[in-house]
Amino acid sequence: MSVIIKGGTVVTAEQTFRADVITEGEKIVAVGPDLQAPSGAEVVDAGGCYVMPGGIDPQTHMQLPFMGTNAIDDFASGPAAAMSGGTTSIIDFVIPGKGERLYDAYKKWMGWAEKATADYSFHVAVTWWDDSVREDMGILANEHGVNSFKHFLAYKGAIMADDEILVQSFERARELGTMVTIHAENGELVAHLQKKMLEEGITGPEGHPASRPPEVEGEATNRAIRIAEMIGVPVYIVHTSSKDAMDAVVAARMRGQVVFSEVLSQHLVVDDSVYRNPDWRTAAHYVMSPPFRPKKHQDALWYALQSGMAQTTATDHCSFLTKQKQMGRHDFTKIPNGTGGLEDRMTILWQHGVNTGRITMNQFVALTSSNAAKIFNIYPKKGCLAPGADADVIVWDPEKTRTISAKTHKQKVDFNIFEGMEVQGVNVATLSRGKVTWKDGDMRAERGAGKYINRPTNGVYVQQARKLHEQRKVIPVKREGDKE
Ligand code: URQ
Ligand code: ZN
Repeated sequence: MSVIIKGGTVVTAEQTFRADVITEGEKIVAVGPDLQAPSGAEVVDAGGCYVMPGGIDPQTHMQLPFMGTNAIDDFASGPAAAMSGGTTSIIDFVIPGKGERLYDAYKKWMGWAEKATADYSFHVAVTWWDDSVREDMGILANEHGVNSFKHFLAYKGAIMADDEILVQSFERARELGTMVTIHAENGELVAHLQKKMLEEGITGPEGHPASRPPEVEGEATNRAIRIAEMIGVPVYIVHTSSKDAMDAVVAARMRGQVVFSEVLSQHLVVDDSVYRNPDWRTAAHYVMSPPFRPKKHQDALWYALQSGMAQTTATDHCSFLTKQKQMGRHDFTKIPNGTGGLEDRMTILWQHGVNTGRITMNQFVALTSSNAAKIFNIYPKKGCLAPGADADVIVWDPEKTRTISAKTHKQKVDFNIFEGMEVQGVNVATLSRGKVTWKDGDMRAERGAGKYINRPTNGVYVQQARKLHEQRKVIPVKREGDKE
């Protein structure tokens, strides 16, 4: 099957130029001006539009079992909604319970993802440690295309990894030529501050940000970065939400360490005033971790994206219905943590990034697609608009406007945290491995059409971190009388 995307302007992370795009089967086969449509090709009119690589969301949680319930968007509904907004691949998470074999958990999640409507991959979380974890990390990295292992420094008593687990896991990750990714909040401090809040009678959502202030994220971010530096493994900080955390990332990068930072579209435009909403349900919908911050932190996140200190944007899409959020109606620590966003990430970044001049269109492509592909070693298969790449392509109308609302969004969640926001710059067509899955409001996503994305180990950043680490090698001093 062939598609020609005609009359558009191609925008990549590197350049902007007038060109048509032809796909054949699952691959892009030609990019250039005035191309002839192959006979029988489906024509997508891109006149007046930009043609870009499909977005990659490097952090989502489809149907995650969490805090006694399940995230409501699953591998069919979530990626379909994502494709309507311009995202064509997700990197989700396998999160084993304490004591659960990593490989068993991976097979469980792979079963859930069989219905996926778009391409997907998995970071695998290390939530506990024994020899079986070490063994399973090897199986997953060497045989199943897992090149990143996740560590939650938050969520004490559930999935939190302490420093001993971090050291053991980071060593194993380095041996396997893989990266480590981090949810950086000090879980001990969060538990302590949550207890204090409740003792003081603070039971509403306003207790959530108060129990995990920016300092708690800053400490954990620095700690994870330093441990990764000592072990010699590249480290990726997910959902960096505050200046405190971003300062730790910037300081490490300015020391030459291989550190990456991801920023959520939500943290760029929503601030902590939402937790003081007198309507409990509305305030509860914004309970996610790290929490939304005072507005001044948003500047630090934007400066990091603009300057290249932060490399990717994601959504951490982990959505719960109002009735699920009610589980914490009288105790904010029981509100399932998570917000939606994977349908709106790209348009939020375009509206508040490109339309304001904060970032260029080329940076937009880098931040929504190409950088994540390079960091997680799937470039140029993904995140690239050139012959040979997967035909994940979007057509972006920079003039089209829309108002974001739960009334019209495709996500299953009954609340949209960007509710009412007016945006200009809208995705109007999506190809997923050469198949038109979204066009002018017509959803053509199919259950099971998504494919698992193998992510090879020993990418360039792993090799770079390994070489840097070798500079630290201690040469033994030979002394008279030493034991041979
Ligand atoms: O912490 C995460 O990333 C998962 C459990 C989603 N929930 C959240 O509040 N971010
Ligand atoms: Zn997280």
